[in-house]
Amino acid sequence: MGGNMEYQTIDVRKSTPAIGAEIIGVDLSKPLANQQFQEVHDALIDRLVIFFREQKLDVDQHKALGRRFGKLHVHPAAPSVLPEHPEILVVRADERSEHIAGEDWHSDVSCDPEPPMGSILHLTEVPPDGGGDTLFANMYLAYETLSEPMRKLLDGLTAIHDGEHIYRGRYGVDDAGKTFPRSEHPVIRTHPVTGRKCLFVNRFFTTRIVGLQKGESDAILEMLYRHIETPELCMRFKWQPNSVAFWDNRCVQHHAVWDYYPNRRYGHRVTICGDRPY
Ligand SMILES: O=C(O)CCC(=O)C(=O)O
Repeated sequence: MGGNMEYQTIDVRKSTPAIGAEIIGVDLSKPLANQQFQEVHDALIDRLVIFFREQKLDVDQHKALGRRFGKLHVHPAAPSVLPEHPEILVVRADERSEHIAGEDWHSDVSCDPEPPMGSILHLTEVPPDGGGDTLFANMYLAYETLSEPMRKLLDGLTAIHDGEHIYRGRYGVDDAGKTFPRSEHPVIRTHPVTGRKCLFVNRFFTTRIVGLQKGESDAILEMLYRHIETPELCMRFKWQPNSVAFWDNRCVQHHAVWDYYPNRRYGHRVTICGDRPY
């Protein structure tokens, strides 16, 4: 990661040394030819989150793009706003919003037994007076910048990720009797493509480190959540209409900044299925 990879079909401009790159030379509305697909995938693996500008994508093109990378995930709680397209998650905020998607640091749907591998977000409307940036943080670096005794302690531990306190009542639909995913995952997971270790607990979903006393678990999780926010691990992406962000959910956390209320922001996300963390 962070090496200078050779690309033939795309131009890759790093956002910061730690994370992110803007990809030039791709039209995401068209099927990606094999080499270009491979290079976009390599750039994602190398930079953790990649960005594209000026992409016109309808919902079918957006889904086709996601499917090139894997099976599409259907959100376990968010009602499908576009009934014909349950794989499209609508990300929107306006003057009636009480919540927005991702308003604190998280890895998408980490409460699922097999959390998504990645998400592709396309915004068509951005707030007129600025704001609405998304922050992304590198979870390999989060792991590597912990002290060795702390890494040793965390290496063997697992944690509970729970959807209940996040999703119950959130979407204004009757969810009586509905259950939400809850899973136990390693605190430090191994990325299945790179083989590198990354920190996999987040403020949204992770409620408890298994085997520790509650006070110990709370203190260590809070320390880790603060560590994740270290500015040197993070970047900030400024959206324009028709920007696309594609993040690797296994090694990235993100936070959508809601600093533009009551203005509108709108887009669609497709989410790609992933594997059970190990
Ligand atoms: O709106 C954004 O920038 C990101 C929303 C979010 O956190 C998500 O889609 O998971």
